[in-house]
Amino acid sequence: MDLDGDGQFDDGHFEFFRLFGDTNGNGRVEASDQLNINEDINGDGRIDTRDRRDAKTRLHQAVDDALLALIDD
Ligand SMILES: [Ca+2]
Ligand SMILES: [Ca+2]
Ligand SMILES: [Ca+2]
Repeated sequence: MDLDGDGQFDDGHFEFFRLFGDTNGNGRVEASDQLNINEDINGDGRIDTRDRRDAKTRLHQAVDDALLALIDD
């Protein structure tokens, strides 16, 4: 991927932080995460029901356990 826009491919890496809606960062989007939504997780500048709704659409998504072990936070 050309990360600096000079037309040449560059080596790079991206850090994965957590799944959208995984408010407690345990690698799974669960019903209990819905209780913790007090931040603007969809990035629209407001903390409202849309954040909960958007997180709810990700319910039951999970990071593979082997991958989760590699994530530092
Ligand atoms: Ca480049
Ligand atoms: Ca979670
Ligand atoms: Ca929001």
